[in-house]
Amino acid sequence: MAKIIDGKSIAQQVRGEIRAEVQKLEAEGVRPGLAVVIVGEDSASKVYVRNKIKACAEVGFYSENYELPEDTGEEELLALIEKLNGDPAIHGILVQLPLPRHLDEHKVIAAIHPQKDVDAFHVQNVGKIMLGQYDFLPCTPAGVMKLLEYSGIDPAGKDCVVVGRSNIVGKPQAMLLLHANGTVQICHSRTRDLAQKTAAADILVVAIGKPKFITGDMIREGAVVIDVGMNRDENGKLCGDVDFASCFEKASYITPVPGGVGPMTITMLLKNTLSAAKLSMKQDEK
Ligand code: BQF
Repeated sequence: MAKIIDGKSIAQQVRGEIRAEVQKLEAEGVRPGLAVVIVGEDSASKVYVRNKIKACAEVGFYSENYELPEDTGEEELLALIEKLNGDPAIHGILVQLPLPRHLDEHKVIAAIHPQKDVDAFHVQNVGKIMLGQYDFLPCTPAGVMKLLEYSGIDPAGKDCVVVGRSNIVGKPQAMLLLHANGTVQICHSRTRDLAQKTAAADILVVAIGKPKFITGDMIREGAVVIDVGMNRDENGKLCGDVDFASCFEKASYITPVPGGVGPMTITMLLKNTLSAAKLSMKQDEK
């Protein structure tokens, strides 16, 4: 039977540290500020945005929420980003993805000032992450690393398998595990003998968006299983990419959904916004 990694509780601890830093910055007259931009009416995205705005208030950040209609034009969205780039009260800018189809995500992300890019999606930040010289880490992979750290799990020398190769989770997750000296393999939809590969993992991170896809027979006895999935099962209940019941029996550690990676993703967004505020202060000194 596995130990359950309580993401909610670890997130609360880290948020406590962030709140303490916010109080220190307050003495220097700076309050971290985040702008969250959502375009359209996707209901899951709306929930995520609400979670982010709420978390800002919890740690004492200033936040602005821009809810733009589905038919917002590219020029209009780019003009808003330009305005936020120049706003000294805003240290972090987050554009909630996915965007409606008529908007070019790459172009929109490229418009965000790299030092305000708290999702770490701008090419400049992606490049810095590859080199290990980053200002911001992508929120979900960074949240996974924090969960491991707080659970006393060191990836150094471990066989780490990442299932999923998205630019938002899988790819950067593999890089962060590599930076932590893990031996990393990335699996995806074209991988042959997937179960054989997942069963060889000391640390398995799953981010594929398929409900309960990884079952107990696909993991090694004593594996650490991190579930990044956020799906609805056949009854409409939230579930991950991992079949919790069967993997719980066999793993040494496992993250639940909800209450695992999700709260840490939000917490790392807060951490990046705090870093962005500190970056802006350093620049003002120059
Ligand atoms: C929890 C996300 C897929 C695609 C785009 C807490 C969140 C979720 C769950 C949350 C996610 C997932 C976010 C829990 C933000 C994480 O208690 O388990 C928080 O708000 N997330 C997102 O912004 O975009 C996504 C998942």
